[in-house]
Amino acid sequence: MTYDLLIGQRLYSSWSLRGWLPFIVHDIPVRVQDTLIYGDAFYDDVAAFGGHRTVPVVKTPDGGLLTDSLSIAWHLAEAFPDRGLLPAGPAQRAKAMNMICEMHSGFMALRSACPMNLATAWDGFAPDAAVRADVARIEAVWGDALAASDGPFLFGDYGLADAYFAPVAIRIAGYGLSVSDVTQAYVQAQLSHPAILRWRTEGLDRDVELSQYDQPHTRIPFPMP
Ligand SMILES: N[C@@H](CCC(=O)N[C@@H](CS)C(=O)NCC(=O)O)C(=O)O
Repeated sequence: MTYDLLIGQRLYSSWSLRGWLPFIVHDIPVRVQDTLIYGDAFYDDVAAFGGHRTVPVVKTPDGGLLTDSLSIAWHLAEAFPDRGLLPAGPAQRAKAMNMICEMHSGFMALRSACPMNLATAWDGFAPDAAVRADVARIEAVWGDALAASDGPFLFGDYGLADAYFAPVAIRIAGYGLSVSDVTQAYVQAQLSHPAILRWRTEGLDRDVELSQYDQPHTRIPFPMP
């Protein structure tokens, strides 16, 4: 009952991280295959695996194919209903699903201004109004969930909603975005999670830095706990 997962570079591929985290956090057996976004063989690798132009891609043990982080999340929540991927209770589950969907389709200003980069942090980034609005919305949504659950994660234990927002926590830390103490505590909880620490360590071990992710700011060490 082992899944196969195709991912891109750990230091940079935020959607790969969202696809990988549920397997690791919830102890679901997975074989990981790597490809290189921006590499010459990327689209061939994705096609050979069965996907279409993007990572992550998952092959299920019974022959199914999942070609989007959202279908991966949905499938795993259905296949492993007792592992806590979604919170218990319909109202909380609905809230988690809204958060996952909003992350999947939104926050474009933050995503384009602040690409995920676990190799370095940047000093001197000045968010424009659109980025500040995305961060304000994220803080409101996180704050609401954290107040109800009492943390440390959005619905108590680490679940799919946290996996979806892990790259946002990395962006807040990496670009030094100004946030509330509650948000900062959640960012620290994300960065301290063993799965995130492992993801970054593996990325530092195997990935080379990509110039496409360079920013016109000063490099500073990534503030990993
Ligand atoms: N909606 C997709 C987005 C996946 C995505 O854009 N992945 C990036 C890597 S982080 C990718 O494969 N980019 C290659 C390309 O778009 O050419 C998902 O949720 O899985």
